[in-house]
Amino acid sequence: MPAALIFDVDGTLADTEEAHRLAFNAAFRDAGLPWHWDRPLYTRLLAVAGGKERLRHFARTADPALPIDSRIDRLHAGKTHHYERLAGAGRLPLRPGVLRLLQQARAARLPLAIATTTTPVNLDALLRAPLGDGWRDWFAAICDGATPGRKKPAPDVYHAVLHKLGVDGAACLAFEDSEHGFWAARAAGIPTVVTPTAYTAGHDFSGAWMVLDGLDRFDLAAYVPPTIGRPS
Ligand code: XBP
Ligand code: MG
Repeated sequence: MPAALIFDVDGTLADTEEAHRLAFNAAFRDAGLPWHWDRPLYTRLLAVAGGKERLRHFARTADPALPIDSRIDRLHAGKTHHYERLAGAGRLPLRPGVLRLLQQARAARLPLAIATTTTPVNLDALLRAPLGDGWRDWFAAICDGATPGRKKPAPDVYHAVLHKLGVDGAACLAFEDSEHGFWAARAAGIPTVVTPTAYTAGHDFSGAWMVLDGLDRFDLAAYVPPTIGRPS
C-alpha cells in the first residue's frame, strides 16, 4: 500500500472548473466590468494557478489601462461567494470513483491528504455534502491556497503536505487533473495518477504513473510501489 494518498481538488475530486468560470463571470457582472471568460479563454487562463493570480494576469494582459489591481481581492471575494453558491449543498458531485477510493483508503487506515491551490472556503462548499459535516476528519493533512508558498506548478503545497504527514513523497500517490498540478507533484517526487477533465484533456502528462479517464478505473489493491515512471 502507498504511505498516503494526496488529492488535488479542482478537476480531481470534482469537475469544478466550469463552476469557477461561472463564478468569475458573475463577479465581473456584479462589479460592472466588461469582462466575460468563455470556455476557450478560461482553458488558457487555467495555466495560471490561483484565482487571484489568474485575475491579475488577465487584467494586466487584456485590460492594462484599467486600474484594477487594488480591486482584485474584493473581486475575488465576490467570485468565491458565487462559487460557494454554485458548488454548495452537493450541487457539484464528486467525480466517479472518488468516494469509493476515499472510503477504501479509510477502511485500510491509509492516510488521506489534500494539496490544492484553491481558496479554503471552497473546500467546505464542495466536500461538506458528499463527506458530511466532519469532512475535515477524513484528511490527515489539508494544504490549500492559504498555505504559505508558491502556487502550482511549484511543489510547495505538496512539500507542505509531505511535511505534515512525515512521509517520503516516493512512497505516496498523488492524484491530479492538470499539467501544473502534475508538474508540482512530480517536482515533489510523488508518483502521480492523472485523471484529466475537458479543461485539461490536451495537457502533456508524459511521465505520469497512470493516466485514467476517472478514478472508477483505479484499483488500490493493484498498487505496486513504482520503481521508475509507469507501473509495471
Ligand atoms: C485549481 C486552481 C484554483 C481554481 C479556482 O486548484 O488553480 O485557482 O481554479 O479557485 P487545484 P480559486 O490546485 O485544486 O486544481 O479562485 O479559489 O483559486
Ligand atoms: Mg486541479
